[in-house]
Amino acid sequence: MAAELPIPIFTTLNDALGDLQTAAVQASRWNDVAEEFEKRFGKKPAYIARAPGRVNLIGEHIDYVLFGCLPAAVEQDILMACGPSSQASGSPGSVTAQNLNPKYTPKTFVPILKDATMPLTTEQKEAEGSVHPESWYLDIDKRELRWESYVKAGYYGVLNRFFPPSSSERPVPIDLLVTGSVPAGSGLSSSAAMVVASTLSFLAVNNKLGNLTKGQLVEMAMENERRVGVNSGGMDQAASVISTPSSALYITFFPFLHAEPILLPVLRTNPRAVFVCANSLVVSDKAVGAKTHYNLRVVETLVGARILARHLNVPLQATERPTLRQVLGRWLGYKEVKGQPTELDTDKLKAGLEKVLPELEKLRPAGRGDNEELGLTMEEMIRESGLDEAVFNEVYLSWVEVEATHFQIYKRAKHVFEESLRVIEFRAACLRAADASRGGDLPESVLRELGGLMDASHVSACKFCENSCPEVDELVRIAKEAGAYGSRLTGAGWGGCTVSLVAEDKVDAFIERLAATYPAYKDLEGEALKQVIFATKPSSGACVLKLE
Ligand code: NG1
Repeated sequence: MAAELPIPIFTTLNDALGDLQTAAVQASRWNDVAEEFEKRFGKKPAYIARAPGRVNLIGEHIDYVLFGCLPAAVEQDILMACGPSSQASGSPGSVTAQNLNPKYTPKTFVPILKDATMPLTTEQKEAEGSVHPESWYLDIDKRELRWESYVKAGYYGVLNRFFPPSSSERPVPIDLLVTGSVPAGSGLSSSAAMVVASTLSFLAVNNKLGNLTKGQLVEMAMENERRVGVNSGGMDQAASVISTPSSALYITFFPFLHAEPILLPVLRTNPRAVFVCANSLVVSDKAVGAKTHYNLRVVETLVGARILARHLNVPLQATERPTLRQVLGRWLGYKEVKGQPTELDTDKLKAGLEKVLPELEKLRPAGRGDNEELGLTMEEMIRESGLDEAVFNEVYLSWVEVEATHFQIYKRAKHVFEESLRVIEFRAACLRAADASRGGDLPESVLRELGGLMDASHVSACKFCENSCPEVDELVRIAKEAGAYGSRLTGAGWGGCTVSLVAEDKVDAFIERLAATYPAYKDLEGEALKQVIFATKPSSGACVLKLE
């Protein structure tokens, strides 16, 4: 199984680049970061860790609810050259982190090993939050977006997992140089790529890569990224770590992480198509906007799961916090056995989703008339949950900060279940196409079917998940006018990128049309334009190049 394979460690650049489509272009970036590392730190790096961004083809805002999604790694990636610090006097575990992009200023930081004689200041405790009462502490500022926070997030997990206070072993001081080609805040998961690359770098330099599996690295990176303040699901980290070329990854999270490469024959068999990413250039700062956007969706879907469970007569304990996926499973009568393969295969899951959809009408806010759009007030939501206020606050609000006057329980659940169904249909269409393509060309209807699912996903983003924005909607509209089979917002939303499925022989015209029509592209040309609209081929997942 893909998640059980070890992290690839290469010893030559050619092997590391083997799977990448544009090896020549990529090779110069690896060489540049290694040479620059040597110039800045006076010795060659010991390792270069690579982690790619990802484009989600379909299945948005459902990973944290534990439904499957279908992303693919992109070629754009984060490279981190790293090695033990050349400064002999560096404190244990101190880090000098630099970035090839001069916009990100160099940072030096030292992790603190907490003990009874050195309690944290109130400020430090607040910054850390109550969810991570651990041995090692690094101050991650969650109030503003800082590039080094992602480096620290990766480091946190390595420190706390591999350097227990009881051991006499201490982390080595590290020099690190970062370069990245994943545009930040664009929905292509630059944050997950940073955290995966940073986790890998600290593991490698401390000689802790051992027999770590891809699945274990995903779990670590997921936990690490939560330290930056977003209660994300695991899609990005899994895509960045486990992806394989030419395939999307069907990732499911329940009862445990499972990843299945799904070949994309539409990219290889006539009539061929490609996925084109277009950046709206609206930067969505997920960490800073978390309480009104991302984390609010997390809470709305969790509370929705409890309210739905009440309507479906699924008994819940007061203090548990199951997701919509878990409530569906229990309603259908499947037992949750941790560590056992999921009892709901995709056919059963599909049937279950179709069965539950009509039930969602029970979640519509009652007696609102024309004001149904408004959703539930906090008071109404607590009442609907059947919990008393103190318990509700403890279970649903004590671990996360959210801000809203009304909560959209019905709309979010509707999005989650329908989007999950679309993922299953998209996967099935790809599998059918793989079968059909063995006999020759693909029927064009496959492309139209995939495109139709992508379009429907975008409508749901606008109507029910409400995570799009006018600029992204404009890009989707132009993409459809320019002949895309389908086009949708990809990633968390509130800005970022669209992904469109476009016939291969129309890609140039498609890109020209977007470039001429989308207002924010008006003054862009050449390289600058290529950075914001590009056709992408599924790339391989994270790896480490060992240089010494
Ligand atoms: P991006 O696009 O990287 O912000 C986020 C979450 C995913 C997933 C998507 C929405 C993180 C690291 N990633 O992705 O887990 O929930 O939104 O589908 O927060």
